[in-house]
Amino acid sequence: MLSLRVAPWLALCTYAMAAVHHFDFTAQLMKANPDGEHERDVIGINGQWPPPAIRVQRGDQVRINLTNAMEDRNTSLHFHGLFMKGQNSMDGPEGVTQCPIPPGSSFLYDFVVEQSGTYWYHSHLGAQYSDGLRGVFVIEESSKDKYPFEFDEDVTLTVGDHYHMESAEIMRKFKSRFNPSGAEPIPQNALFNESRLVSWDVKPDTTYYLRIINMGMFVSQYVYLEDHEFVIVEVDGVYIEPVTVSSLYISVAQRYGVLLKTKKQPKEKSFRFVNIIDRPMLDLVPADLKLISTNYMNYPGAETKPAPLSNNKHSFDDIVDSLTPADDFTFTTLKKKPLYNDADYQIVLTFSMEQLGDGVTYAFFNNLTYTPPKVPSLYTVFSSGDLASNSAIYGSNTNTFVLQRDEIVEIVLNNMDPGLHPFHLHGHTFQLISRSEGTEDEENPQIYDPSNPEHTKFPAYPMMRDTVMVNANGFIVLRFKANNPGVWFFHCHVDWHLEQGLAITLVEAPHELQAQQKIGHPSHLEACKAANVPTQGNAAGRSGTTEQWLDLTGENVQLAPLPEGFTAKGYIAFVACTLAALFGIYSIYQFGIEDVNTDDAEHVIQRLYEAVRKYESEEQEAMLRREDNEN
Ligand SMILES: *[C@@H]1O[C@H](CO)[C@@H](O)[C@H](O)[C@H]1NC(C)=O
Ligand SMILES: *[C@@H]1O[C@H](CO)[C@@H](O)[C@H](O)[C@H]1NC(C)=O
Ligand SMILES: *[C@@H]1O[C@H](CO)[C@@H](O)[C@H](O)[C@H]1NC(C)=O
Ligand SMILES: *[C@@H]1O[C@H](CO)[C@@H](O)[C@H](O)[C@H]1NC(C)=O
Ligand SMILES: [Cu+2]
Repeated sequence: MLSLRVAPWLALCTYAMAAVHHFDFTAQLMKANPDGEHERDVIGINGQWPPPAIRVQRGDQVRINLTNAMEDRNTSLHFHGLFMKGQNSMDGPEGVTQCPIPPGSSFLYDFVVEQSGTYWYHSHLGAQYSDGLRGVFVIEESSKDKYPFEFDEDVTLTVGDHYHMESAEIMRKFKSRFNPSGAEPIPQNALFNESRLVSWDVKPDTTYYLRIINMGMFVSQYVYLEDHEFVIVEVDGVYIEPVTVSSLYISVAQRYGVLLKTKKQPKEKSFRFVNIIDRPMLDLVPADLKLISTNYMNYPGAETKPAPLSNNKHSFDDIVDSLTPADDFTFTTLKKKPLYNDADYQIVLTFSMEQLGDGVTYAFFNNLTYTPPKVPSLYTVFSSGDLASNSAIYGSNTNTFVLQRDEIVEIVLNNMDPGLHPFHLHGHTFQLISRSEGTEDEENPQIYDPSNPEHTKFPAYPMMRDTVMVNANGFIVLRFKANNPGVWFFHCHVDWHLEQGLAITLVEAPHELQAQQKIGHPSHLEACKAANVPTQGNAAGRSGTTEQWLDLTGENVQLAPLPEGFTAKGYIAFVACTLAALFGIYSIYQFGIEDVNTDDAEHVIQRLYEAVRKYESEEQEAMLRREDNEN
């Protein structure tokens, strides 16, 4: 459906005559069996799952009227990697730029795309995209802009991790005191194009522009095609100097655009197209988890296919050890954009995972775990006048930093956790200017030290993208230009970690934002009203005098720390040294694949937990008795 009506708030846009694509998206629950092993409820669009791919051209306008037809949950959509310049209210993260869209409400996402490249869209509310609300978003070059490379066919491919259990249920088990080490939920399968054992038919002697997207929640994947090479030409929408590889390593939310040239006269007609879960990211590898997913690329005339690769440990190790994916740190943008100048503003973030008083593991940036404000931060900007540049009004638990228009911002991220974390910045691509290799030595994490010449060997032409991996107990340093007024989230894209609070809020040029932008469409405030979310005031919903604006009484804050005497490590030892913890981790996986009655299982864990407690207190009593006797 094409029409040429252009919304008045987009009148400034330079592409006003370009195509307008109108989509009516009704999000509803339906049944699907993505891995062929388990049918479950998924969130489809207009009765279709996987949700439709969106394919437009640079300069086009996209209008998506999203209706939430689910009775029991809110929703939202984020357009991952789109800058949304001048249209921040269309970005999509709930609590940041919009309210949740409650059951029965509609919400209009209306924006112009000024980029080209490979993107995706997904729910940005809770862990909801694991329930299937995720899709491909491709922006082709318009007819007047040329691709900087040649190809014959343009094809998408998604990979992802797949859970049998619904996200709400997973969250209940994941953020539980029975999971004291914060072990991430273990997926049941790796998907290839939202399916398994897929066959892809190709033509010989043809160059495919293959756009590969990891739409998973958690694990990175290796991707390779037997006996063929990929030439990487695009990462996260940024064209790069071509790099030829035989395999890729893709974290969740990253994209690779590669050129794949098929053979002229292939001897074999069918080749394995393989995606593999990065095993070290898992805390536990259940014996029946298939880490390797075998799919096929077929030339005309293919009749027999090679057997799927074995999932036994030896063949897994052999395969993974033989892969040599390129290191994205070494990439150079095709435009050769030089290193940004020294930072005008530096944000140093140190993060770790710790328990709070409920025994649940949370993620902390500089001791604060992101706790959503009562008023979405963008609406706080719009309602706060002169006070918008005071970071305090956005709440004491939102990790908010206010940026000045056009300054060079440097983010230093020190990972004090043994896990891998792919970090994503909304509204921008950034330069990755330093990254340490990481270490398994938890006692000696690598911390960025600007006086260490090894740490400050910045590339002259750094790579740029919107999602980048920070290594275990390692650091990254990013730079970007604050040239996009808006409220932008910066967070780990392991969605389970985001749900643990691994996020900060950047309020960029708030006064320009107030002057140049508005809430994009009346449906936005209507959704807030229907969801009963306030749209004015500070993070606590207060406004009025300056004093009232600075009063955050009643805001959402993190829980108190563990009770005195319970050090975090002690708490883990307390539970983790017991069967209960192992059972807890295992159950996260187990519940998904078997029809275990969840309540029964809860009781089992509860009993184990009580038994541990009893044992501990008896031990303690015995110890006290011994001490008494000794005295
Ligand atoms: C969006 O769809 C809903 C449901 O069909 C409709 O009521 C609403 O008017 C539409 N909004 C826009 C802006 O088209
Ligand atoms: C939707 O969000 C609102 C505001 O956060 C919340 O009060 C409500 O419980 C949510 N609705 C559902 C169905 O989860
Ligand atoms: C993946 O799915 C899309 C959408 O159905 C299709 O166009 C594409 O060819 C598939 N890619 C592969 C590699 O099978
Ligand atoms: C975090 O808390 C610890 C212990 O209370 C303190 O030593 C440290 O300075 C705090 N760090 C930051 C960045 O606030
Ligand atoms: Cu993470």
